[in-house]
Amino acid sequence: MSTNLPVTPNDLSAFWMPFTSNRQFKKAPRMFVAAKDMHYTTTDGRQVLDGTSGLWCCNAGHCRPKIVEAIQQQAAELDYAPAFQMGHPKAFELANRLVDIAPAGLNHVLFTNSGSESVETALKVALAYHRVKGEGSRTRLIGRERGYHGVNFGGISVGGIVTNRKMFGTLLAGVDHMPHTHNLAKNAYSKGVPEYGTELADELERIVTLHDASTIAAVIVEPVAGSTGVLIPPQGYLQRLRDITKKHGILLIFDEVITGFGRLGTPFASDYFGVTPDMIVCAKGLTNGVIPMGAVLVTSDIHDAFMQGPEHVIEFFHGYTYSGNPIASAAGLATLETYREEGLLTRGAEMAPYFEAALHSLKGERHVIDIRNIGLVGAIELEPIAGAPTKRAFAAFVKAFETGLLIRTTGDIIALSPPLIIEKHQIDTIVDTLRSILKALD
Ligand code: PXG
Ligand code: PLP
Repeated sequence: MSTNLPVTPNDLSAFWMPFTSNRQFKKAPRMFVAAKDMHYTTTDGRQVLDGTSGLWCCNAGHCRPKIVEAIQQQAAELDYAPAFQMGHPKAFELANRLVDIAPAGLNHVLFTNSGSESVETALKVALAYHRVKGEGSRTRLIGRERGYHGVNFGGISVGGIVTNRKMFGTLLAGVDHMPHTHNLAKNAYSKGVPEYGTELADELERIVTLHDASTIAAVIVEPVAGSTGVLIPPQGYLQRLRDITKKHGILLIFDEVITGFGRLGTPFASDYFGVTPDMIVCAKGLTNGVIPMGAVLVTSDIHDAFMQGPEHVIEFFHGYTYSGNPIASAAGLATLETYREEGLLTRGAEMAPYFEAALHSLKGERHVIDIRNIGLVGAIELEPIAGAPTKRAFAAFVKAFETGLLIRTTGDIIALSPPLIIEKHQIDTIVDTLRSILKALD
């Protein structure tokens, strides 16, 4: 495919790239210059099949016409409107369309610009909610080991990925963590939800006993932990967290930045597991990754608790310059419309059995120690090279890119999360490519 886009920036040093081994990258850059549907185009004109929806965000595939058009039109019509004490119609419209597809009871929306900001927003809502309810002693926040909740201070405090936390001092005070649920000895090669580990939810009871419920504001978890390498919750685990939080008056926050918008074959993971939290944090797929935007969905109980006192007073002292930005709102509306027209929020459920079978056919290939999957998310865990963790999976990532496939690796885990428009033959291509890479991998 030919393109008129500039192919090589003149100097790579100025841009300090995020979550990247900068020196290594800049010696042998990997760049995309165009994308369409299931494929990227590289600087040298090669097609690369997108096995990861960009970074888990382009759920409808790339450069979808409705979304492109909506952004173009909006940019020409109303570029920006002040977010505080002023409004514009599309932000209200998008909030309504989100509530339409959200689990019943989550009726109000705060807008942000990313998953990280959505997490901070949700944690602040939780603290303020208890305070306006007269329970200001509820200040503790509970996360989980291996959790990823973005990179801001609240998110890394409740998060549980050591490399993302250890450089940054004391973080938020008053945070505790539940154990993660990964158990290769008992659950390796589980298809869908693993059988063992439900009782790990009871660790929350232990934490509540230790600190007393009257000091705890909220529990935040990813329904399926994505970034850490796709950890799927054991059978009944999330329901048990819901039961324990409800019993103790603690808010439950689901971080659905990855699981939202059809990734598991349901609109939200909450629908998949039949467990409704008090807040859902989302981003990524909300605008198909095209314009930065995030959101926090909250119950009427939470929202209404703030809507008291004199009406001229701001109810919640929080918000961003770009909360509900017009172009992001237009992109969000067009994205939800695309999902609806093409049935994408449930298409994952149709494709999941094929995806599962294809993925598990890699069992027995060299270095593979686990394969797991749910909806259109999959992971292949590799045995690390002794003394050099991450190297083996990273080598697979580079080889895949060179072979025409985009995967994501974290530690020695290969994660897959293809756009929800994927066809069976493209699933075959992903798995065949991985098979040949694994065979040749050191
Ligand atoms: N919560 C969860 C559950 C996430 O997965 C965030 C919050 C933060 O979102 P922002 O928009 O601030 O990045 C995320 C983001 C990976 C990967 O490699 C995962 C994410 C982002 C980039 C890469 O798995 N998750
Ligand atoms: N820093 C300064 C000096 C600001 O004036 C603002 C917003 O007005 C911010 C940070 C926050 O920026 P944003 O609203 O885009 O998050």
